[in-house]
Amino acid sequence: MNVETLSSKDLMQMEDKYGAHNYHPLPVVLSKGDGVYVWDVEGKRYYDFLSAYSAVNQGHCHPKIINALKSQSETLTLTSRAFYNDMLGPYEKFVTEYFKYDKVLPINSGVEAVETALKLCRKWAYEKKGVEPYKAKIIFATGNFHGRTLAVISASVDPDSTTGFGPFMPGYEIVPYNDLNALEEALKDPNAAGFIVEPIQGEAGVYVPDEGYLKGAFDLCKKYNALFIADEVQTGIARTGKLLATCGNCSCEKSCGHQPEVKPDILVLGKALSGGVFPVSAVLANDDIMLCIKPGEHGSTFGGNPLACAVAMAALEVIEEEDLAGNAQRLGKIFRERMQELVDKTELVTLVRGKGLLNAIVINDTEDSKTAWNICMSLRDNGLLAKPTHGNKIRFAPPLVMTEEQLHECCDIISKTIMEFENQA
Ligand code: IF1
Repeated sequence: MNVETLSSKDLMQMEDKYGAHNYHPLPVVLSKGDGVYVWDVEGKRYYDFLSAYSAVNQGHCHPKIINALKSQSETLTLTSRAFYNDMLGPYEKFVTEYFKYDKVLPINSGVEAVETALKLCRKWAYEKKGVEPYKAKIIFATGNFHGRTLAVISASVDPDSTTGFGPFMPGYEIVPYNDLNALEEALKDPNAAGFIVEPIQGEAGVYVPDEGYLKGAFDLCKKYNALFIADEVQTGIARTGKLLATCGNCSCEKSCGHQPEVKPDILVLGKALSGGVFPVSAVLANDDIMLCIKPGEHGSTFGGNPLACAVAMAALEVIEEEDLAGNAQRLGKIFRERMQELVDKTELVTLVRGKGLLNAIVINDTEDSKTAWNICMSLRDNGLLAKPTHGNKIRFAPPLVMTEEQLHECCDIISKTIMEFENQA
């Protein structure tokens, strides 16, 4: 079949006929990406304002990352961990120095990294905290999104994630997000092994907790000898205007996180760890925790493969070389100011929230209304791609390589589109 001749319509029908229906994508078929832009099969150019859910922070097809991929792919792609290879050690040294932890457990997808963190937390609880065997309790926050596996959806309160997939993993307790009293009550349980939290809840609609929440949660975990686990799969790697939404590097000269005193006991990374080029995720921890997992107790065929190591080192170098955290911080402030102007002049948008270039607007309609979806359809027609999250919120997360001029053009598109909707109403 000559793929070049297939139209967007042909390709959408092909996915519908031959693919599982586990998504409801916005009707646009992309065939090319470069920096902040993507093109559909008919050649129309769009600003990408989702960045593959913050996996493409470095911009589509970043040349440095692609070159690392190409070069390593012609040399050695996968050995499995049955043997050593010449890329894993240098990558492990690089990434542990980059985030200032003793060790890294390399894995592939974000949810695999979350699962790894949960297993590590339980193991630590039994071996170091002395929790009674099989009694370890892990605490989650309502509104969480940590991935799609059974162990992780067992902590979800979203019916779309849970209905029809039970029974669920035991040993969890779910407490309200942004509520330190509820968290403290749960931590008083001597079987409390840890608390896993997104520093900003992306899927929940870019829910930014109160300023003192993360530090308070971290301090409570210390007080009750439980692990503070930060799921920075979406907020990490410069997305929120700092390298991390937590930190862990309070001793270093860079202000590399929003919460310098909050050094997660376990840090979970994914998505932009590879710049969107290859599934790469990682779990970082210090020796007293990480060494609770012994040889043969955890792993994955592709975890730490040479190709992933080469891509991840290039992706992290780009973040530093291009100061993408600084750019995200600066442009995020401009973006929220522009969106606040929109809030002030229209009934349709009730608020804008976020940090760095992880932001969302809330549409003045019910969660089950089609308004946010229809606005995204019009944004698509006007050359900008975004998608609603949880009904009436629209997440805006462009690649961090965007220029100020491009950002203003995108804000113009968003404002124009919203005002068109306002005037139609
Ligand atoms: C989909 C959501 C975002 C994540 C956090 C772990 C994972 C994710 C904080 C798992 C993944 C992705 C999954 C993707 C859409 C996207 C998403 F809408 F699903 F919820 F970003 F908000 N922790 N989030 O955000 O990482 O296994 O996917 O690599 O499922 O469609 P993964």
